[in-house]
Amino acid sequence: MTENKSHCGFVALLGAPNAGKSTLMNSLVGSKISIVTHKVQTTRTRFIGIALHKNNQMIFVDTPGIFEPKKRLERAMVSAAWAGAGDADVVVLLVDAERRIDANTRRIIDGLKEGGKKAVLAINKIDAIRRDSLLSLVKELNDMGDFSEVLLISALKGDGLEDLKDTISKYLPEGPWLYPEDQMTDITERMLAAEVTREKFFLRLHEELPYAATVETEAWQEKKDGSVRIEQVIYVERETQKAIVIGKGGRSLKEIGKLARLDLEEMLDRRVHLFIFVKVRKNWGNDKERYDNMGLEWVE
Ligand SMILES: Nc1nc2c(ncn2[C@@H]2O[C@H](COP(=O)(O)OP(=O)(O)OP(=O)(O)O)[C@@H](O)[C@H]2O)c(=O)[nH]1
Ligand SMILES: [Mg+2]
Repeated sequence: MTENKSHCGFVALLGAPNAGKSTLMNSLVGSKISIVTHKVQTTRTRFIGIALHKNNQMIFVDTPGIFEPKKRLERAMVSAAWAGAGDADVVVLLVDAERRIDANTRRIIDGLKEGGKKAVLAINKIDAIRRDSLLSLVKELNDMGDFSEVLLISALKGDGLEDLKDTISKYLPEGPWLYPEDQMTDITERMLAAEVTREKFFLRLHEELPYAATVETEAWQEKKDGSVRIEQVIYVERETQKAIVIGKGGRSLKEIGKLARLDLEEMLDRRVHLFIFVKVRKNWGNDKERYDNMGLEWVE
């Protein structure tokens, strides 16, 4: 690789739910693009985050976690993740060092083998475990799959990320950058705003509720005073869920709205007036329009 030739390519971040894919992408890009929670299945579609490293442009593709899908939404999520891997120049497989090898990681390693894709293995969350447990994990993974490289990282603390970028650079095709130098993502502000609200929703509500809802931005109005008025809808499946989301005296929804607004004001760098409505849409998980708005392909 000659130093002065530019390289550019798509780098898919693949892994079981909760492995730290979105945290990693945000750290690599240096900006919050994908939402992060401690719950599984936070990310529902592919999000692009663009980083420059030396003379290389890396277009990271954060993907939904891969697991055994049952519902239509889950199938669409997993299918989006595999599509991200299929289109990528480089695949990075993230494994949570604390959780080690589970059925989902096994499934991904098998899928990569079937597709003839060699991945860079990044063992994540090394800040959370004892170092001496890593050796056996690396060995087990190497026995299962064929990886071009193995790296130990902490997406949260930033450990090993320079090494990871250097490593990825080696596998990027030569070519001009595909995006302008200062572009960090292609996600629209409307979608970003919906995701921020969904993050607060995920953090605030429990059990099946986070999975029973989707958030859409319905109106976006720039005001003369420089602020922005955003209207969003949270779709849930049942009246009982609506009541929980709103909470006693509207407390729960108010709290979600406040947290989302604070994040949005920071991200957009202006005042935000956020109005969130909760609507019951029975079976929204089988409603094609919702998939279009989520950026997901409809799966039969
Ligand atoms: N200790 C530690 N925690 C981490 C690290 N990376 C991610 N996490 C945590 O792991 C949890 C899941 O992180 P996400 O980035 O949302 O994981 P994900 O793989 O995108 O999850 P899905 O979108 O649900 O598939 C969050 O609580 C993160 O803070 C790390 O390097 N160390
Ligand atoms: Mg994620």
